[in-house]
Amino acid sequence: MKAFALAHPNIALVKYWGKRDFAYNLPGAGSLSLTLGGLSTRTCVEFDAALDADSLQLDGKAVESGGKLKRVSQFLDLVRERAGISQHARVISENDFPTGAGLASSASGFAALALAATTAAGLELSATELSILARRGSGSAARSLFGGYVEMNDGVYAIGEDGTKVATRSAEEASKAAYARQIAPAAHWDLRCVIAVTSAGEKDIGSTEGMVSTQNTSPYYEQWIASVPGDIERAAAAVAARDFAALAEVAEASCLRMHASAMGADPGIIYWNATTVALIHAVRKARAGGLPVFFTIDAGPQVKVFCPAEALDECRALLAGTQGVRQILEAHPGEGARLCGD
Ligand code: 2P0
Repeated sequence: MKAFALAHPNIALVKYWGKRDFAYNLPGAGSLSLTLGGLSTRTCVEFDAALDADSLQLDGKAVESGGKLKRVSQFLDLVRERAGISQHARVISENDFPTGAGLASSASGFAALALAATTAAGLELSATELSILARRGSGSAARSLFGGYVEMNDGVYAIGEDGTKVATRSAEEASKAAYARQIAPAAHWDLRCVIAVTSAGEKDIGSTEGMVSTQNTSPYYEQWIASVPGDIERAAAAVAARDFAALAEVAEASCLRMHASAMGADPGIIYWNATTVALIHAVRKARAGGLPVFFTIDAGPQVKVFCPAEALDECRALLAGTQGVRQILEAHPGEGARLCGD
């Protein structure tokens, strides 16, 4: 009743922001991401009849109470229900990168937890079933089950056996259709991601809270959601063709539209700091000067800059030379979640 799993975070090139259903954690739109090797979460789950509650240790510290423990415990309830077991579990999880600062730790965290917990509970789920389950923990986690370039469905349509699209009619049906799949393996295109950490603390407004506020109060939310399917199509075509300029255009547009929808909330949500903005301008200026780079930013102030492998040194120097950058992390296309030894 014990298993270890490893998963990488992922960065969305076309973003997910908003929820169509809370009970099933259905995304308001699809998304497209790259799984990031070089950054990892390693999680151990052990079900134990001697425990009278679930316990969580995160990065060496016991999490005694609060939202994080509750979120993990509710997720374990889904696994227990499916496996027909009632034991509580001991969960130990370690990130080798900063937690909660917009580096998608919930993506790698719930992907690793889904795989470790189902294995420890004796379940054998397909990759699609694991993706659906991981989504219940965190929307972006559904993507980290897979390596390389990944597309996430919004669940509005199910793909029939003959490949035709059938509209889903309830949240329960949509839940079975809202999963991720690999569109190209890691080896397809050696893009690098250089992450400029501009603030080390946990973000003020969590993703879920930010999404809820945006969809409840931003007049731009509907337009944001309507823009996503076209961006996914363009980004998927750019990945298939390894067209850096086309991917740069659509990824920056998706990022800025997502943040614009959040800034339009009441009160407006601003995840950026001065260094975030300085990096946006530095990246665009460098690209105008011929360096193949583009930026993307999630629900936090860190800036992720993509470049082809051969531009890595120049890209790193660009970020290191920008005032206010505290730390630089590097990632490359990574593999999907997998079981590992202790
Ligand atoms: C994404 N983000 O597509 C977007 C872009 C952040 C900005 O998915 O509420 O932690 O746990 O489902 O997955 C971060 O949100 O949100 C996220 P929940 P999640 O990567």
